Amino acid sequence: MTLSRRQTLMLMAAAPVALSAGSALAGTDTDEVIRVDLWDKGLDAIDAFDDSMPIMLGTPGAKMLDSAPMGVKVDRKTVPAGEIRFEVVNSSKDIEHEMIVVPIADTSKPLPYDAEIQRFDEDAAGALGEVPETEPGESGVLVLRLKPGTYMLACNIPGHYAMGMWTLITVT
Ligand SMILES: [Cu+2]
Repeated sequence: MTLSRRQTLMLMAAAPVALSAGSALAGTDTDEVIRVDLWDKGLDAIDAFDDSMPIMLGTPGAKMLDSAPMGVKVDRKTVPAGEIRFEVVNSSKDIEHEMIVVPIADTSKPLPYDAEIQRFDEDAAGALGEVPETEPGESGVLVLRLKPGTYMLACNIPGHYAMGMWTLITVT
């Protein structure tokens, strides 16, 4: 695979997170891979979103997740504990997305959220790592060592989480 200059920078950006999580360098000997698609339905669908019913975990709007204008899609929802390599692609045609990994102790509870800046509080939520802002068509990698539990993969660019840009995975 030939990496663009930007992808190389993304990989470099992800590496310190991987190292701080006690894992090997991205792209070496990780067995478990989750392919992550950061998608949206385009600018018209985003403009048409009714933000009176935010699609956030642990809120009434969460049931609207399937009709969200943007989202996080994974090729597997369950993965064994240990080192996990997230291979992330932004398939949007128009806008940047990112992927942040957050441990979820209770799926019935909302994340700490700041409505003014339209983002959840990553520190208060205990975020573990991220593939930072990624341009349309570009990709990035994150390697984390995860214990059994439930985790959210979310985009926290302003407004995106409330538009349903998240999903849950289970580490067993
Ligand atoms: Cu996004």
